[in-house]
Amino acid sequence: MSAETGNPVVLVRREPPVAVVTLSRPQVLNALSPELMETLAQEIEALDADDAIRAIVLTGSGRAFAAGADIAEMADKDAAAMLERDQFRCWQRLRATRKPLIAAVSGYALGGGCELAMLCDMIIAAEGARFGQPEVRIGVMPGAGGTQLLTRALGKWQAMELVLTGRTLTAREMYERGLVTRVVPDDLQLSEALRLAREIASHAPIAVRLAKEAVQKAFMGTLEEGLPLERKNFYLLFATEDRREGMQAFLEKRTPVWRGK
Ligand code: CO8
Repeated sequence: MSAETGNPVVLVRREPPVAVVTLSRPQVLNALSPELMETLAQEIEALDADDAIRAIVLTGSGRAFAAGADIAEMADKDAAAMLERDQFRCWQRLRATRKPLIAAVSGYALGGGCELAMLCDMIIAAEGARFGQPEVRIGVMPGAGGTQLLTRALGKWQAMELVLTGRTLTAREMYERGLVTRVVPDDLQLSEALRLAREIASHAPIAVRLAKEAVQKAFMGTLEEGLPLERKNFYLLFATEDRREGMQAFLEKRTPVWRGK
């Protein structure tokens, strides 16, 4: 429950094998207050530990996915107070999610909101969604991965323009630059993200988890680190019952039955 309004700031809907997590501070465009981030980390961790859930969709509400960190809440803080609070621990907890995390974005995904979308494994964006890192306009800079992730996704020269001007890009522009997985008509982002989540959830859970880990490694590390990890995970899957079942089902021309083992 939010201390200000008495309403929950994060809503969770479980529809096994998938779940939808909704940011719910629409009156402030889902500004990411410390309370919201802590609740979000707790809820996602709970879903990550829930055997019935195999993929998680994260979405916004009202006019935004999220318009960034809560400026009103940060405005009077000094460096020591910000450091002491260590809000980025929540972001680390979210980054540790092992199940696929799909962002369904409509409206604004700005600052921390853009960073939260980028923290997800896939981004389904409505035509009208807008992405950007406007922090320089209020005298700060991205702090939850924006400079690093945008540069990896877009390359130095395009990321630099976004970060130094604070300009926003449309969903289609982000798609063309490789940051958005798919653009869909307005209001279809959630149903499309759910469709994708269910498709992923229909596959062998351990294979999905290890494959996600390997793609993340490719994004975060070097090829020298990534290739051995991919190979290790590939071999590891031969120790699972699901791998045996998947190949047997293929040979017997039937649908596999996954046991998550
Ligand atoms: N924080 C707090 N309140 C916000 C925020 C925000 N980030 N964004 C919007 N609001 C509030 C507004 O103050 C307004 O409240 P009220 O109705 O009480 O005046 C309400 O939401 C609606 O907003 P607007 O009236 O401004 O709506 P507009 O349609 O005119 O404009 C914009 C929409 C363009 C999105 C505009 O609201 C805006 O520029 N918002 C701020 C965007 C921004 O600068 N984001 C970056 C913040 S800094 C950051 O994210 C750093 C990340 C560091 C790590 C993350 C840690 C969590």
